[in-house]
Amino acid sequence: MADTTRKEDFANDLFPIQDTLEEMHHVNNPVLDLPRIEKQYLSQVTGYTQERNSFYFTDGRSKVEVKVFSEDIIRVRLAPEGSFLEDFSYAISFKEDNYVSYELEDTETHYHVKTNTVTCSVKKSNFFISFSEEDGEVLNNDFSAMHWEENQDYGGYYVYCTKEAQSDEVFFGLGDKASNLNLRGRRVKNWNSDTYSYAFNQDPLYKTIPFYIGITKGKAYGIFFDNTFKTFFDFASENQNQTSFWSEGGELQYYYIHGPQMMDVVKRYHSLTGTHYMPALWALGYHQCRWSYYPENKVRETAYEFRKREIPCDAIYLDIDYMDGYRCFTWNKRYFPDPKKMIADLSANGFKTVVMIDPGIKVDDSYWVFKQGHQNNYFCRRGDDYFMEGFVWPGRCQFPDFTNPEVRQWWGTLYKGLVEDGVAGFWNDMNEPAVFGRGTFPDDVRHQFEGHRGSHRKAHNIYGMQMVRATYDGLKKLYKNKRPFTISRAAYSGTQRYSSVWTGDNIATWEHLRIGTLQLQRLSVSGLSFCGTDIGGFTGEPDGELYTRWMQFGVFSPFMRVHSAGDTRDREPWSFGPDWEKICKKFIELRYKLLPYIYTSFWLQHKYGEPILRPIALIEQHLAKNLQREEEFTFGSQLLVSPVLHPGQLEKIVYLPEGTWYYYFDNNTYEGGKEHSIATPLDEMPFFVRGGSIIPEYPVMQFTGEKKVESLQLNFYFALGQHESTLYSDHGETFAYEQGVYVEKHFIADCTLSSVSIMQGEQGIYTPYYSDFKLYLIGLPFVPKTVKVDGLQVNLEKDAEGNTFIKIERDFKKITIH
Ligand code: MIG
Repeated sequence: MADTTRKEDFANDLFPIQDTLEEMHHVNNPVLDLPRIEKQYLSQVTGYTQERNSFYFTDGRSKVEVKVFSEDIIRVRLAPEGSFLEDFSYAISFKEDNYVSYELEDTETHYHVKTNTVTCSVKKSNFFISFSEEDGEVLNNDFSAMHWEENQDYGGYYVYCTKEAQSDEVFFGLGDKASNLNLRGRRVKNWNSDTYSYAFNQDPLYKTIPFYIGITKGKAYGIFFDNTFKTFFDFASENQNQTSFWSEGGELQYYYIHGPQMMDVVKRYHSLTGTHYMPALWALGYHQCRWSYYPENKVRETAYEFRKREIPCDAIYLDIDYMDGYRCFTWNKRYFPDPKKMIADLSANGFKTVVMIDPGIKVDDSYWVFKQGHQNNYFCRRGDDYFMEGFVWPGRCQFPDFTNPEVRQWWGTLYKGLVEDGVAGFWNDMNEPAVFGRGTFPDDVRHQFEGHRGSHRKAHNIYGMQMVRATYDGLKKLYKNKRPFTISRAAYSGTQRYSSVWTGDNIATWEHLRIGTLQLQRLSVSGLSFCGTDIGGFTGEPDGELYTRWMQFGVFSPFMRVHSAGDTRDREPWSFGPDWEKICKKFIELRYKLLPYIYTSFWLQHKYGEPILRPIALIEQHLAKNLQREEEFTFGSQLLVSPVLHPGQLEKIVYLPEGTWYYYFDNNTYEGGKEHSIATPLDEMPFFVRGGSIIPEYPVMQFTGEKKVESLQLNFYFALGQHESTLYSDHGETFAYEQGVYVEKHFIADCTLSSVSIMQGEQGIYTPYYSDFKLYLIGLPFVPKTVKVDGLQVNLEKDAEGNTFIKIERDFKKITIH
């Protein structure tokens, strides 16, 4: 069975880590018998120097760099003894903005580093650093000067930053925490951990995203503490006036990200750490996974059932049992005698095959991967040079050092055989890294770290990210510019550039369904929009109702995959009997109808850094009463859902943000800015469309690309005023969009009580397959008499269900309806 080592076990392999602030304050811990080291603080500023956009302030001993990254992003770095480390980060993909304008103002009390939008002030008397808005309003202020303690065992420092927490302040972000969205009152720790069957509020989990968003006085800012060591954040938990973050090593280095909207902060965080590339369309379809589908016949039967029952599905997964003795990059020929043939047959039926790859390589002199890794010295070594060995699925293993670019390069080539066999996607698991029994690597394991060297204390949290980066880079070459599909369990900030993620080994309970809605909203505002839960729950047994309600949430999970542990009963959409199957089918079909909208949302994420799932706090941060809401969220900007999270629940109170909202299943309208009681029969869920939107819909297909869509359906939902919608299209498979081969259409709808006009503009050089449109008119408050497309009159038509639409035979610039 999976490893169930708990968090306490991880830390103490070599060095006793002080986990609580209290311990940090009383370093003279009799149990650990550490020498007493006083915390040291920055003192008075004595002067500064400047190099381009960096200002170096000093108190005569330490140095603090304040660097203007852009109009809205300022970085602060501390060198306790005045020498900075090389400027290196795995997270940052930011291209420096050479046009940014800034100035330094030297007053009696402060130095102010100013851009046009944000000011970073350094107080001369005590080195406190604060950030203020253009109008001088301070949003973020040091509670004490930055401080540190020398780490006599390892060298380097424990570094600390303590800020004031405002009484109204709320905190979001931090990636993957199974806690309420607002982290106020909580202390969290980042140390990637294999947390089989985790619980609400259990911490840490699999991922490290040391980025948070604070909202105070209606304004948002962000802090990204880019430090790969074990990090901690305390949000007014130890002390209600303080927010602290600290690390057990590395530099105190953080980016202050200006808002004032949470959306601005999230977009700017993406500008620093990157976005997810456009996924292939099939990656956004429904995926069926299991630990494990084998042998071959089981895989074929499962695929066959989907087609027979006409339940759409794009991918089927092979978990570890497809391998020969859990040796990565091999096949178990007894279970899968002719994988190429099986994959080709699946592919002919519209199924992609996705397989698992783990980091542990079996110590076996007759296994080519081990031999190559061994000969080239690619495996991690302990402090005194012995191999890092540990037990995982294959037995005794060694582990590639993915922080070495040469190792990553090699790892990428290992996928060649599986790619030639036709495998379409790869799933990187156990990359926290997880080791049976001991949890993870001991601290003394050494890593190349891009030439910057470090122990596992420094590399642990980025190990998984560098593994999936190696996977992605290798696949990109092997697929010859086709978009790879990768999934990772562990992550560090920036992993979105290489992979999607899932939330690991959850449990089949209603509570976990709720936790999943929190995790995905949080991941989304933390840069990891392409995320999903194991639908149905990994461990334990859901009943038909829980499974079905989870499937409904799954439609609105950016990554939609059912998965379950090896010792559980069947989990296919038909496993719970025909009544549940019918509802699951209806909702999987809904996913396929919404694909052009979902794809567009991914584009807006890729191109502009807009998160895909958006908590109400992001949409209406000016309304303090809304900052705590967590059951409603939007997918993109125009669809709002509120998953049903309780058994037997046939009604739910749903808050709708300001505006007009259409209930998707009957087109009834609801006024936003308040709560409504919504019926939640089992075959529906609270799902609303924002009035004014134009939502593209595909016909239901059994897999993406099954049919060519020649006539695209656009659903226009009337609402007074002006509204904008986007529709993105491209080839769906290559990176040609990076050269402008895509089309981004903008629709602007202007609506009055007696008229509607829709203007269309576009950018990009791609000609989509669809050449005409069926525009459905929903909720018009008047009976239209004249409809003109680019000045030419056309007729209104009615479909079989009596819905009104306009057929538009070609691309258009303007539609008017009176
Ligand atoms: O030790 O590959 O989270 O999705 O099915 C467990 C077997 C290893 C953990 C993953 C899970 C996967 C399982 N893996």
